[in-house]
Amino acid sequence: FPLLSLITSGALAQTPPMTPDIGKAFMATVPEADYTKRTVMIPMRDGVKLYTVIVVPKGARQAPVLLTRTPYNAFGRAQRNKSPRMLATLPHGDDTLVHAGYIRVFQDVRGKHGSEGDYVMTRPLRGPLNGTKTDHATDAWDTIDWLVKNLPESNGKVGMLGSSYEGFTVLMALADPHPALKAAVPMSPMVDGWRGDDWFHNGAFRMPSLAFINAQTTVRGRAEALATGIHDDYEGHLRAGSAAGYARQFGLDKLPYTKKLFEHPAYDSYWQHQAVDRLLGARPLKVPTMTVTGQWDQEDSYGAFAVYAALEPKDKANDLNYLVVGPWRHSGVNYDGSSLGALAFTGDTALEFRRDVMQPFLDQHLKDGAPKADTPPVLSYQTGTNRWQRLQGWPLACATGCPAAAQAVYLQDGFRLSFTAPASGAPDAAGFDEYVADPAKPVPFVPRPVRMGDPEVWRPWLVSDQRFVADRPDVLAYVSEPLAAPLQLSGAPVVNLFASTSGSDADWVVKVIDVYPDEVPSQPGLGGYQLPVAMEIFRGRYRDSLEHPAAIVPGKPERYRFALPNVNHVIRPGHRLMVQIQSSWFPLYDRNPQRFVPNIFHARPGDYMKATQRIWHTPALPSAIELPVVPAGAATAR
Ligand code: PG9
Repeated sequence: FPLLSLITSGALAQTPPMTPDIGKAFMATVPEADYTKRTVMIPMRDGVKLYTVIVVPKGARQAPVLLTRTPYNAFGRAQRNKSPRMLATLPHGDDTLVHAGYIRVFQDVRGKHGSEGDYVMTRPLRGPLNGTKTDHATDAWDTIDWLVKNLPESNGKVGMLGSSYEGFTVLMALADPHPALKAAVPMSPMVDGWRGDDWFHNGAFRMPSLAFINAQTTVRGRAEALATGIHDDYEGHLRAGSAAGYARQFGLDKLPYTKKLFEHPAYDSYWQHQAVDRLLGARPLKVPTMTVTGQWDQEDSYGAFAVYAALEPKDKANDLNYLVVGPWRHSGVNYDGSSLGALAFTGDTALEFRRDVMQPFLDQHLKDGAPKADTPPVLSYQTGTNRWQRLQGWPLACATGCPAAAQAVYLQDGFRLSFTAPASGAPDAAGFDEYVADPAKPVPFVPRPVRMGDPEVWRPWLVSDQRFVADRPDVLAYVSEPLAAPLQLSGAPVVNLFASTSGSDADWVVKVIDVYPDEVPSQPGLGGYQLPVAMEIFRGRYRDSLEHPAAIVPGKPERYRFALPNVNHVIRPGHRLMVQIQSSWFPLYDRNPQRFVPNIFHARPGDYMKATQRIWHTPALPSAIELPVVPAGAATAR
């Protein structure tokens, strides 16, 4: 029986080698998932439908809902991995929400990805800039209304959270909140695109904005990245000349949002009417709001603190307006918070916050019968000592009205810093230091080759060692003696610079730096590290008015006063305090031609000129940084 012997030898069971490998329809078996996903088009009041992904934990009943409204593709946001487990499917930062059994909703804002309607970048609220009947407040309202009426698994309570642009949409929902909106957690929110968030900082234009506009507005989905054909962004931007020159190379000058930016270089009504802190400060505060940010937020360092400050006067019982500041980069709260660049913290600080503070806060307001959370009005991670602090308010020190008064540290002859004002110097002392700022050789913001689109470069750059520029002849560095006692800074340092220029316009970049001792036994790589604690740029033409720029009189010392980003940091004994000053920060910020022109976006090659900058430190012109110093022993904890 040859057939029988074939069968018993197993030869018949073999797959012939030429069996087509793509055959009949096949679907991998999906292990049973612990969630279901629904995709719906939710109608807004004007008939436009918004693409919405709803992820419901299996067996959910009376579950609260958390909504994120995004321009970054709701489908993708709700699918970090293709997995049967909700924890792996949703974004990293949603971990505690998943454990707590929340229904999670992501929605494309109008005009992006799956949603209908027109896209308008950070769409202004109805009012002077928006004559339509819809905005992010109405779209959030209509969405929440639909969710509470159409999700049988929900308890009818909705929270909103999201970071950056998604943080902006959370804040916009607060302008006219739906009654079912019970808690809001805006993270690293974009609040004022001119003062200190995404597009400009104090009037200096942020060049990566152009690549972002390309990505966001050339198509409804996500566009192709720019084909720059050049590895070093420093070189690429330098060759292009002005920001308008760079935009023209790629045709980005045709995009409506580029035009809007280029038409509004100053802080005019276009920007003022969009400032979210102003908008919310003019309305009642109804929804418990926990604004979250990172101390080293490289995109939106201004907004979170501005919103907290605008809402604080409305929070009479200190139970609606909360602030959280972690040792994080932009949106770092949603990722691993164990380290940032060379800095290592005490553990995953972002998880600690999400698990121990955010989740109980959300539960209190969104879960039926949940206990009251022990939420401090302000939670801040103090770097240098590396510990969380529970505080009653923020800041702890400022010019007036804070628990402690700011203390000025003065620039002195000999590139020294001291807490006493300059006395009349030696007869031969010049009373100033000077450098030549050459727009043809601007100071880079990170070492070259500059790769602004590389996350490894971009995310931690605000803590990068400043030694790479400290010795440039166009960077001044003033430094203190090694500190004998800890110096606690908790608030926003304020620059009070007396400077003159041989040009008729100038940028001033000021950095407050913690200089580590020569040797750091616990982490040898940090020996001598120049850690930026707070850095900011100011465009000199706006010294008297952010709205109406004015040329600088060449040679005339003028006062430039502006705030650096908020810090909560202790400079430890043995460390030194350093202040660096320079006049460009390239190519993150466009170059100031240093000759006053009506609109720097359109500066021509011949407008750029070298200028000699003088930083004054005399009794009459005492350049200083007002530091938010918390005196030793001051009570800060709750
Ligand atoms: N910082 C980004 C952004 C927000 C708003 C406008 C433009 C850019 C973001 O991370 O979403």
